[in-house]
Amino acid sequence: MKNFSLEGKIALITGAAHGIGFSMAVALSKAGAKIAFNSSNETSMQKGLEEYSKLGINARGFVCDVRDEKAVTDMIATINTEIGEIDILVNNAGIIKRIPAIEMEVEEFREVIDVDLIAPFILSKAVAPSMIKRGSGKIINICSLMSELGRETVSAYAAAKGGLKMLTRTLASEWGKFNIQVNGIGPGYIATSQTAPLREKQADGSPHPFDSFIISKTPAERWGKPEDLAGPAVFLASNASDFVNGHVLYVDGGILAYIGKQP
Ligand code: NAP
Ligand code: GCO
Repeated sequence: MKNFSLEGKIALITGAAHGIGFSMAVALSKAGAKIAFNSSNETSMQKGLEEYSKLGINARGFVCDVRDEKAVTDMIATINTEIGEIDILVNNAGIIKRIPAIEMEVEEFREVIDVDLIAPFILSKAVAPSMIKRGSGKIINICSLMSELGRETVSAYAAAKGGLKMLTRTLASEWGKFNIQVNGIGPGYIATSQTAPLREKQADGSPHPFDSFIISKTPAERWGKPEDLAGPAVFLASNASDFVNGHVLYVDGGILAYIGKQP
């Protein structure tokens, strides 16, 4: 369907050298978009370029700390000049620190907020002027089940992701009149490096207790794969979602709908 085509579009996906961001970028590329991505360091960015190249994707990689407004605006200026103005922004870069609140240093809390909440604001603010001038644009913020639910040890992350849900709704409210759609994707528990500690086998080879817990809380009875985010990302990046605005699309195998399996 033409509606889902991204032919001629330029997409910037932050933190897309691997993981969920990489998988969404591949999907956007297959739908026709030109891909730009960033990493926090050269090694990861280069590895990401290799992986894109193996798939025949001519991605453009940048090393840019999303917390650094000057570095972000310089990266976007380079993309605008060398590739073209950004049609699709996916705010995917993110970190998590699993520390009980009473033990967490304020600086640790602040770092998570900086990357997971303030950086999406920095990037959205940086791409919006050209989207407003053009009269169209797509911004997709990668939220989380923690935009809706709390759990122990993830206070900063949940506060950031909860805030990111409201930033999504607020920017949708401000920019909808310019035909800019700002939506979120809320992945459930996805098997990436970010959740690897929650899936590590026990010394005796048995599953990590959290692994078993998540399976019991997920109707699909499995962890998500980064590829599970591909279709939702193409939908929210395409004209098929032109009347969807301020929405967070949860891709969680049904966790949010489910009380959990009786032990
Ligand atoms: P990941 O593999 O750890 O990827 C995170 C990415 O963010 C990495 O590419 C990393 O860059 C980048 N990044 C971190 N800090 C950065 C900074 N300061 N500047 C630039 N880039 C930075 O994690 P993931 O699981 O794919 O997560 C991607 C997004 O999905 C995150 O926002 C996460 O919160 C969210 N999410 C994940 C899950 C899940 O279960 N995995 C569920 C819900 C939401 P490098 O290339 O330098 O490493
Ligand atoms: C955790 C996990 C979660 C997932 C994701 C769920 O420690 O509970 O890392 O936060 O990453 O955000 O949607």
